[in-house]
Amino acid sequence: METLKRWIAESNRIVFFGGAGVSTESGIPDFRSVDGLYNQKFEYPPETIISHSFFRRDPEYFFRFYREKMLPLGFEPNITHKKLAQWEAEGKLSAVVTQNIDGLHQKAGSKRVYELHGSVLRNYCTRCHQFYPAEFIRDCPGVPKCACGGIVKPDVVLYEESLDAETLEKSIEAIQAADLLLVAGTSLTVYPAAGLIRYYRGDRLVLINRDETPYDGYANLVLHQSLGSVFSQL
Ligand code: CNA
Repeated sequence: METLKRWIAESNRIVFFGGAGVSTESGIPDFRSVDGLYNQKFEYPPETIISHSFFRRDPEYFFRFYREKMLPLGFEPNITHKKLAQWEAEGKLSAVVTQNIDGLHQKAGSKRVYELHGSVLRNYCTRCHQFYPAEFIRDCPGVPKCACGGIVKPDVVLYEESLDAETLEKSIEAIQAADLLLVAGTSLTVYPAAGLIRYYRGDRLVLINRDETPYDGYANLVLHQSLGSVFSQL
């Protein structure tokens, strides 16, 4: 903790790279913890349901699962989201790169947020590209349809889909320019997102995660603790 505090005090281009673990303390379950989505029972594995081919094949089932498990509306940012927004306002943090789709970093006040996997807050008609808010998806029964008849699809990156090129590019630029890379609340198993941390060139790569990750040996400092307990000391 002392090393982390010193490194943070000495840095002014911090980049935070996070995942679902950042929002578990706001009440949104992650995918891979014991109480995460992957350890709950469904007819198909979650990777199958939230894939592009499944979305095309059975949109009815997809939206049932999506509404119940992936549409995190009404949750509030926690201490980690808030502290990161504060650092950005103070000029210490240059960007948040997130795999999350819940919009909680922006809700906490963060401005430069690169959402690698999109956001549930944006939804578009697949035919005419008309925008729809998340409440539209939540409130309509069955498959959400646009006035033009097209299916309204959440702007989230499904398995088998590629990441937005501009978001990817800006994330890489920020990570390459970072003086401290804080990686937290992610199992670092979803690619290409997880591979982005390899673009960091410095020697202050910090990993904060409750469980071990495949990158523990690659980091300069590893804390196997909950984010709330770490961030409440910063
Ligand atoms: P993951 O694979 O579920 O891993 C989460 C990691 O966070 C695990 O290794 C946990 O040990 C760790 N963790 C959980 N809670 C805490 C905590 N309070 N403090 C410290 N560590 C904690 O999630 P990833 O983000 O790595 O996987 C990528 C997927 C998950 C992305 O595609 C996301 O879109 C997707 N996802 C997002 C949300 C969200 O937007 N809130 C929720 C669930 C899943």
